[in-house]
Amino acid sequence: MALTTNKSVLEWIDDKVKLVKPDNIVWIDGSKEQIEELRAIACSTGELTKLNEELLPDCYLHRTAVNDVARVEHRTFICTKTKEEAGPTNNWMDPDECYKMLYDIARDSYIGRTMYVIPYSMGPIGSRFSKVGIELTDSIYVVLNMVIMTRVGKAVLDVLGDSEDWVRGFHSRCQIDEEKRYICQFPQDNTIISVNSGYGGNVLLGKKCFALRIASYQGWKEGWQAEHMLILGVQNPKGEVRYICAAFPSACGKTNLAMLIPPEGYLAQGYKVWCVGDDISWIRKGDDGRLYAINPENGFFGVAPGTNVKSNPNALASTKQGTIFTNVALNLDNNTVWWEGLDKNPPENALEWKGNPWNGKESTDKGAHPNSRFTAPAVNCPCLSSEFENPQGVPISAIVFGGRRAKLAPLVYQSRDWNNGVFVGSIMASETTAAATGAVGVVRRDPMAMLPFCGYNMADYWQHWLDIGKTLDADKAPKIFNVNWFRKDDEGNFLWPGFGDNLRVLNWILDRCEGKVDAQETAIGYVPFAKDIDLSGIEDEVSLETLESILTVDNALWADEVSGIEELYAKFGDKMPADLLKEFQTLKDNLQK
Ligand code: GTP
Ligand code: SPV
Ligand code: MN
Repeated sequence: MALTTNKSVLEWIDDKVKLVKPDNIVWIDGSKEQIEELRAIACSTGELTKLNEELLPDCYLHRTAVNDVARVEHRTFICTKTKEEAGPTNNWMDPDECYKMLYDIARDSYIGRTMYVIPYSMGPIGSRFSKVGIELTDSIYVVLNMVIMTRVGKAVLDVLGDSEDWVRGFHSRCQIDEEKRYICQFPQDNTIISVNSGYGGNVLLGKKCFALRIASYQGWKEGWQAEHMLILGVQNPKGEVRYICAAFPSACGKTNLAMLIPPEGYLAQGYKVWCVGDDISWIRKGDDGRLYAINPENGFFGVAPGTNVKSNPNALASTKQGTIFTNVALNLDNNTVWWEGLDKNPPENALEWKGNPWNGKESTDKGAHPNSRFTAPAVNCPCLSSEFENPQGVPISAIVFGGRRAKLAPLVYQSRDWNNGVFVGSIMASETTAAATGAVGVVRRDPMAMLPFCGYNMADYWQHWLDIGKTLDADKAPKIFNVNWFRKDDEGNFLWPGFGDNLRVLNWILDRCEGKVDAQETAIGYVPFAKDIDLSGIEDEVSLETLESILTVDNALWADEVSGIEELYAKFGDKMPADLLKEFQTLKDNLQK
């Protein structure tokens, strides 16, 4: 039974039904009974494996196809009327041609399958920030993930009413054929079509496809921003909480930073960190003239490898109930999961992520795929912010950009002002990770960590950032910073302990926001005096000289960076915002001095 009388919804679904011919249609109401029923079906078909009910209640394991383990950027398209609207950093296809191609691929693909209709809200249902989407899928795995990652059910359709303002999402697994895999966004039609994949980032259409690609376009048109940013609150011993948004590329530390546990000395003083979001922020100006952010998601689709009681106990705790694990190892002795970096005790009697017998003590193969993931409900997170459901969002004091750079980028620096901060975001570069298919560890430019996620021309996107800045009073605008937790010595060892100790850097950032601490001006911006980054408790791990070395701005190395920036900017030709060219010239002049 349809859960709405909304004509635009019913007609669109009808259209897709005629195309793909499902055996039957199930509307997802989000009820516990329905979820249990779907879990049972998925277990009976082998799509899910139920894990140990005592140790991991309501938790399941899923294995994707071996050729389908990460986002596929070369198969992701922004289909705007003109190629220029998508811009030089996006793959583009003409919308009419693309629809035709996708419909040909998807035709009859639900024969013998069920169509699940998932009404969902990105953001708290009914918040002025929030947006409605409907995803059609033939995958129970997708349904159960969406139920964790978004707000699903009839209440969403009640809020939507007769409105046509909702995002159309169509997914079909088809044959999981790599050669016919396409993730296509049609920002001008509020539409997403994804075929031949079953991997999270390609098929949980509320996440990257909607909340970043479509939403970034909507934000441009409507005067707000959708960003690949975590949101966290730092509570100081006085009880004051300041919020920070941070954009790092995929698998570069957002979930870890968002849930960080302060170092011991800080805990003793009363510091706390609260997680509002770990991947995506929707940001708009509030009535008081400050920028406010919400997390449009309702769960965490986090990287499993490297998550452990030391690195991220909050994330680990979040996965102890109601969680779906994807592409991790299965410990057959106790029916629990394992991944590299969980502990130093890999199971001997196990199945690796592909489902083959695996002895973790003897095998040199990996037990979990490097991009294996957990899908965990946000409510499980011990440090979830009390503002998580706040429909107004949280006020942002600082915006932080960052990436993986073994050399070059200092531990932290502050931009000179908003425009310079936008420039700092635009020149971000980072070593690639396993979150997308392709080579790992190659430095590439990834402006604002949005290279794979910007739903329109990146030059227009930068201009949008600059325009937002013009509407902000200088004392209300968030201060903009850049961090790099990933500096390495010549032997490849990390020079900064990272994780919880990153709070030491966040504190410097917040002190800068409040004008409490001095800094030294360099060619790229303001860098801390080493004495102002607190090392108490880690003096053995990080010497003052090491800290000084990762705070140093090497003008010669930065001069090499100039050509990479030039190459990126050149792609945009006349569309390049003048304010960014001006900032770039200033950088070049500073490096000459
Ligand atoms: P997406 O979900 O793909 O957007 O990734 P993310 O940005 O949330 O990255 P996540 O926090 O999951 O971290 C990815 C990897 O980086 C994990 O293997 C972490 O262990 C590692 N990592 C995170 N923070 C730090 C840090 O401060 N220092 C070091 N050395 N590694 C880190
Ligand atoms: C990322 O790759 O940035 C992720 C995981 O957060 S995915 O949902 O696959 O995009
Ligand atoms: Mn991400």
